[in-house]
Amino acid sequence: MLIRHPHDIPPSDITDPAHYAARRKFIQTLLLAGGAGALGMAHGNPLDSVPGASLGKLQSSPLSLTDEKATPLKSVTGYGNFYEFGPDKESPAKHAHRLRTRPWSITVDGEVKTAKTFAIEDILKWAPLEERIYRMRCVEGWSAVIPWAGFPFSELLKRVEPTGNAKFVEFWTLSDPEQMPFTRIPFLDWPYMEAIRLDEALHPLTILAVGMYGETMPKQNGAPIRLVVPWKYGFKGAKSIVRIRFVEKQPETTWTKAGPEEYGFYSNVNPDVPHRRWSQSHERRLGEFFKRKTLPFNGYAEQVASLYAGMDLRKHF
Ligand SMILES: Nc1nc2c(c(=O)[nH]1)N[C@H]1C(S)=C(S)[C@@H](COP(=O)(O)O)O[C@H]1N2
Ligand SMILES: [Mo]
Repeated sequence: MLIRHPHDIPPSDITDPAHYAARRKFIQTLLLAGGAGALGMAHGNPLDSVPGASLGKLQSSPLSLTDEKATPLKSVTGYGNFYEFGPDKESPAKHAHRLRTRPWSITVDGEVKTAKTFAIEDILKWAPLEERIYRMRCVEGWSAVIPWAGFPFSELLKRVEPTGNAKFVEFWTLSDPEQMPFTRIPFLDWPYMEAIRLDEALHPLTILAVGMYGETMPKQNGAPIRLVVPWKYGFKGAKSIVRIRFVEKQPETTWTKAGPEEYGFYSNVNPDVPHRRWSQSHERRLGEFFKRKTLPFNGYAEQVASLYAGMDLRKHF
């Protein structure tokens, strides 16, 4: 794959240079072919809910970290991955304003008794929003401590009835080329879809997040609603979700399709299992200079290791 690399190594050092140049050229050609218009870049919709609006009082949670300070908001909004808006870490901050987050709904289908569609306004009323301060770790080697606002995924199960066949849950991101210009370029299998086991989804640490730092979700971080699974690499946390599908069989996902040797289905943070092209033993917190050691399950081993009892985690990476 050509778009993943530890953030502190110049991309040109680790990506086949010919390949890299070819991609750059391709994107440049598209841009030259008609500027933003060719990529369908639209302007923001004034009817959007305002990202950055206060969420008011949030419930505190015993699942929050208490001993680590939050990464500055600016680092978390200014540097990240949201490939629908471009291949660079700065692309989401530059281009995600094109995302229209109202009207918005999530369709829940697959192995459920009755498929249902929920409007975001109703989803926001499902449960009191909790603050969950979590350690987050990107597969590329950067990490952050983020105070999310959201509710446990299990709230969804009070509103839909999965059948006995439901074993996995897929999370699908919006894929609209008018708003997300880079979905016109097939460098990933759009729409972005990641999946986890149903029991992982039901673990109390797994949340659907609608905000961060006490405010509604910034568009570049996955407004209006995204998945957060703090013991897995960040790419499992699909942003801007429009569909949740329950399935029986372990699915191929965007990242297992992109590079099955590099991105396993489980993608639990594991300092002992290197990525094909780099070590996972250390990480750098956004805004910090020195690296720190990466912890098994991103520091959540005590809570989640039992989900994987008896599994060979080198094989199921
Ligand atoms: N739809 C979508 N979701 C996505 C991504 C993406 O490119 N598209 N990137 C993932 C990756 S690789 C990471 S590390 C996290 C980053 O989330 P953050 O920008 O809120 O830190 O989002 C994940 N969710
Ligand atoms: Mo990532």
